Amino acid sequence: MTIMKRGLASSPVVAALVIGSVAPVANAEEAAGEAQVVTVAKPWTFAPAVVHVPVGGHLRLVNLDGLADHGHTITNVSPDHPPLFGSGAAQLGGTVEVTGVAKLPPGTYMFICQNHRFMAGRLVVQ
Ligand SMILES: [Cu+2]
Repeated sequence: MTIMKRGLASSPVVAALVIGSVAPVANAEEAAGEAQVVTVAKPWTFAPAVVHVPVGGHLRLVNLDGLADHGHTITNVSPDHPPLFGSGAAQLGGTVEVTGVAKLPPGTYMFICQNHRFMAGRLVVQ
């Protein structure tokens, strides 16, 4: 038994599991304090296009699209009410917080980029 424990502790698999534990996790309670990230990694596209955030969680937007002449936002759109969440513009290389996400009840919310309204994505709070 002791030999097995030593073998496990020094194995690459265990090391990988320990490293993996600091990454965002699926468990909603553990992940509530972690910020999920949407990246504009190539022009005009949110990645992922559907981002999942636990109830009470946070969202950030990173602009890595390689174009220096404009910024992107995440702005909620709904026919029924004003935006429930949104960000300022993330310039090239920049990161902005999307405010209002932590207060959202579970559901699916549409968002666009206010500067390029054809850029669209979905936020799923669960
Ligand atoms: Cu944009």
